[in-house]
Amino acid sequence: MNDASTPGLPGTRPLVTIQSHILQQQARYPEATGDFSWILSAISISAKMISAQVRRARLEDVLGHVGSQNVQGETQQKLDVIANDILMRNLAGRQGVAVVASEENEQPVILHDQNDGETRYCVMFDPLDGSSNLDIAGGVGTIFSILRKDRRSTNIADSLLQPGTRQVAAGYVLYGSSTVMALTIGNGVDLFVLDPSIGAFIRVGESLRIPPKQKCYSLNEGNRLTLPEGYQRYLHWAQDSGYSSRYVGAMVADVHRILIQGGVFLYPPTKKAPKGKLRLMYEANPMAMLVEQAGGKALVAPGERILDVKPTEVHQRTTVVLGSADEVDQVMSHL
Ligand code: AHM
Ligand code: MG
Repeated sequence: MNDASTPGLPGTRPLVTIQSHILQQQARYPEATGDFSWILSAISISAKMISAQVRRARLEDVLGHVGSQNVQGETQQKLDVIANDILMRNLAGRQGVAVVASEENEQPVILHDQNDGETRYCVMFDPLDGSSNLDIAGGVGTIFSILRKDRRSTNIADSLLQPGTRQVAAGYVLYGSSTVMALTIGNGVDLFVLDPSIGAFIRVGESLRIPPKQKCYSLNEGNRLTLPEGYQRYLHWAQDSGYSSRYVGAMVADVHRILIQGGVFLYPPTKKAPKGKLRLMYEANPMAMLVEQAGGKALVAPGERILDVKPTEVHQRTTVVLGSADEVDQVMSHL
C-alpha cells in the first residue's frame, strides 16, 4: 500500500540527511546567501570528526607510547583540545564567520575582519562538554550557538555579548551509544543520528516536543546541603512526591534525556560555584533555545528566562533550571 504522504513511494518516507535538511530550510528564505548553511555544514562535519576521535579515546591511550605520543609519533593532546581545533579549523574555512568563542579559548578568535561585508555570524561552542566522562566511556557532547554579528558593536568581539534571544541557531551533539544531533534554527527542534557506516547524519525526528510533565529531576545531589533553601525545599517536596533522580554529569546527556522523556535539569548556585557552574553563552543559552523551541521552559529564577540574560562577559556563569514546563514551574514555586 502506498504511503499517502509520499505518493509513488510504496510504504516509505523520504530519507533526509542533515545536508538536505539544511538546504530545505534555506529554501524558505529566498534572500539567503548560503553562508549560514555553510556554517551548519562546518559544524556537522566537525561533529563527525569529533565522534570518530571520541570512539577511539581509550584506544589512543593504549596504542600510543607511554608518555604522550600516539602510534604515529604525534604528541597526544587532550580530546577537549582536539575537538576545539577541529571546530576552529572547519569554521575558519567559512567566510560567513566573523568571530568564534570557545570554552577552550580565554579570548574570542576573530576569523574574518569586521569590515568584510560577508562576515555576518558569531559562533560559540563548548567543544567537548563533560569530558571527564571519557574516562568511564560515558556520554560527552558538543554544544553550539550561532548569533548574527551585532553591527552596532564597534569592537568585533563585543558582538558576542548579545542575549540568547538573538541566537539564530543552536544545538548539541551527543556522543553516546550513538551520535545524535539536536538542532534548532528557530523553527522547532529536529533530531539527527549519525550513521557511521556511511558517515551521514540522518533525520530521525522533526519538531520534537518535550513532554510537559515527568516526575524526574536531574542535579548533582552531592551539593544538596549547600544549595539555596528554596532548592532544598524543592528536593524535599520532589522526593516526598515520588520523583526519580537521573544524573549523568554531562549536560548534553542529561538534557537529551529530558528533551526525549521530560523532567527537569538543574544547576543551581552552590557553595563551590555561587553563580552556578554552567556557562551562559555556550552551555545555557543554546540548551535554553532548544528547550523553549520544543515547548519547555528555561529559567534562572521565577519569571526570568535564561535567554533574556544580558551577558557581560563571554565565559560568565549562570544558574540553570530547564526542561518540561510543569516541572520547571514546580521548581520555581519552591524558590
Ligand atoms: P565542563 O564544561 O568542564 O565539562 O563542565 C560542565 C559539566 C556539565 O556537562 C555537567 O552538567 C556539569 O559540568 C557537571 O558538574 P558537576 O560535576 O559539578 O555535577
Ligand atoms: Mg562545558
